[in-house]
Amino acid sequence: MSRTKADEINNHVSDFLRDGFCILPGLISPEKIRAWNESFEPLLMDHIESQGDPSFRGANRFYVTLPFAKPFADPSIFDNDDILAIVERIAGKDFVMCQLASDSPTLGSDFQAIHSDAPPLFPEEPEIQTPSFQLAVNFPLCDVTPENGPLEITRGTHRMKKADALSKIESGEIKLESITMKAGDVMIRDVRCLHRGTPNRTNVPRPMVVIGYSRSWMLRPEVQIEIPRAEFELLSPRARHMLRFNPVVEKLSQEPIRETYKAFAY
Ligand SMILES: O=C(O)CCC(=O)C(=O)O
Repeated sequence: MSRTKADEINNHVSDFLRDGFCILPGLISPEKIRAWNESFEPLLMDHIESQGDPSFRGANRFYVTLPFAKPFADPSIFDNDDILAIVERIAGKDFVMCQLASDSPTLGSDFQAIHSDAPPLFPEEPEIQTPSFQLAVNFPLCDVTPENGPLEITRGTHRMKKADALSKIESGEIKLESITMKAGDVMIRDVRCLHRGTPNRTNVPRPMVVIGYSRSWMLRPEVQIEIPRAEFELLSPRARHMLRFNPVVEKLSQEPIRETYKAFAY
């Protein structure tokens, strides 16, 4: 790795450790984002039609698992050297990839309650806030503007007791920041960093991809990635290792995936 690249990675890791998230601007090409979005649109429509989604995340807000198939099974993104250099520094050498999905607020969506995506590891001792164990790598399939539902996030709350963080937010000591992004930007966040979805006031869905990486010992049965054997065999040794706890199947089902990830806010 060049000196400049190593410095860049160090800066992102420092941002992450301080704020609970970091942003890598322009990492993914516009052509790639366009291809993902084109393939995603019919998936979202199928999901809405087949599951009628009494969306657990709030009205008109849809969580859709992405099939491990082209264009979504893209090693240039989930097995990306820059992203994984940061993930490995934060989640440890033996980290796993356990989730490939998307969140899409559409017209009629609303403000969510401020939440963490993970419960405290030791709820009986809420003062203990450990280093990071569950990360979300997020990137939008369109520009995220003030109108189409930017995530609002609070810096530095990933290692705070939720009640303390909420009272600092209420007093104005900690601000909710609206994160607008360009298509191609990537955010890596500790899912405990308190945040909320905001309303998409446009006619166009705002899909945000979420790729989940965790410490090796973290089991998340509510999310999983079915990997067709033929795809698995093409993966790099690093990708096979990080995907090691996911089921390898002969063929993906053609039916829309029934979502079981329902408890998402803590
Ligand atoms: O708007 C988003 O992309 C995510 C909203 C959110 O935080 C959630 O559904 O857990």
